[in-house]
Amino acid sequence: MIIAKADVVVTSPGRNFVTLRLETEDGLVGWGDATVNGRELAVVSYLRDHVVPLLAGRDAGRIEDTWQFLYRGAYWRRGPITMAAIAAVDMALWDIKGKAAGMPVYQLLGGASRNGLLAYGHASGRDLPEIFDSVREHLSQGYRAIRVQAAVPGLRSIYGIAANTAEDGVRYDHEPAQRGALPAEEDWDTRSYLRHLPTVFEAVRAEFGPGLPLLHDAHHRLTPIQAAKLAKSLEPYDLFWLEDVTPAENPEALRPVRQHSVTPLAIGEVFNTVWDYQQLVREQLIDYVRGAVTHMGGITPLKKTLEYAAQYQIKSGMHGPTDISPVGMAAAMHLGLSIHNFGIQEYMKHDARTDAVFRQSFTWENGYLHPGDEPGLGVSLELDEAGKYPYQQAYLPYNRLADGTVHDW
Ligand code: CS2
Ligand code: MG
Repeated sequence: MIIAKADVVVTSPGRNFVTLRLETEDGLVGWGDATVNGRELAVVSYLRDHVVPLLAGRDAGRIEDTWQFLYRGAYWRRGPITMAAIAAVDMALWDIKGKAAGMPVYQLLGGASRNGLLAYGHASGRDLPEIFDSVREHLSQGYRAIRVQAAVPGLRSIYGIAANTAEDGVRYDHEPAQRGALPAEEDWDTRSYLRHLPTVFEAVRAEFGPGLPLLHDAHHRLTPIQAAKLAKSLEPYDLFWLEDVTPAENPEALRPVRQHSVTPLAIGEVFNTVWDYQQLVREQLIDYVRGAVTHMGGITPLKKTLEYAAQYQIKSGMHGPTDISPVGMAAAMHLGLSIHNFGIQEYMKHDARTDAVFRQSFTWENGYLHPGDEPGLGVSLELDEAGKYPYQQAYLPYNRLADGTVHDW
């Protein structure tokens, strides 16, 4: 099983995706996701210029060794671009190993620990009637756990609100990174948000009852004491988790949040390695690991990270917005099905064009995902279909406060 060639495919069926294709001398093909939203071409260059030339001639069966070679051999370790490139190789090698064995990847990882993966979707709205409609729509699609994001009175547009009106156009649902030469500007006011959000959760709880798991994402915007205040004020509404309350760089910021509340905390969609989690896990400052297979360097290191977290009863909550390609989502599903400490999987459906580019074999039934039983990851990219959608420049938005200061988005 020698790697014969490696190619990078860039396609933009509604949004940009970067996918690595590995082929062995005996004709097995493996796929890996290397998409970093809004910075896609940096990973393309990292792969094409620095990784692809190293792969031909290597034994495709040596997944751990290849991972260590790419991680340690680069000398410049970590970072989103490096780790997404390594992740793509790792996923593609697991895909190949599964195909060679005639088994789905989750079998190679130890077999299924459960029948399906509980998944949550993204409800949102500008006011309560819109939020209720959005929650109902998600329930009707089978979701059994729902993230709720709400517009804040006085702010024009903020993270996580699907804009479905004709004037606004549909943006967030499938493409948080907006196409165009420059990023969109959004606005932010923490005091208004902290006042408003508990009223939304009070209303949603009252409308949908005590049983429905509800989640919320603060998207890195609060100081430690503001985050503590939010976590405490949301306690009566029994959240499944509160995500990314403080910026990801400083693990210590979660200590005051823990001291003041029992709202479960999730963090890590922008993390790249186990080192980002080390203190958070050891000090039990979080309850869920949000890393994506695509951004944590692949299945190999994320499995190790989750096993480390398991010692502290911390569970998985892998990142799964539409910027994780169907290949990255499949990798998350195989990993989630096999580990003991699975918590929940984020699942935001891709649009029809993306589903036509990536042939997929996962199932979605009664609120549970399953990666399916095809050998490997169970996803393949249709090159002809992908070729119809050339790359388009796209940026994530950014935030300014009322006085013009740039704030965390
Ligand atoms: C997010 C993402 O899914 C989430 O929880 O915070 O939507 C995030 O904004 C995007 O992945 C950024 O690329
Ligand atoms: Mg998030």
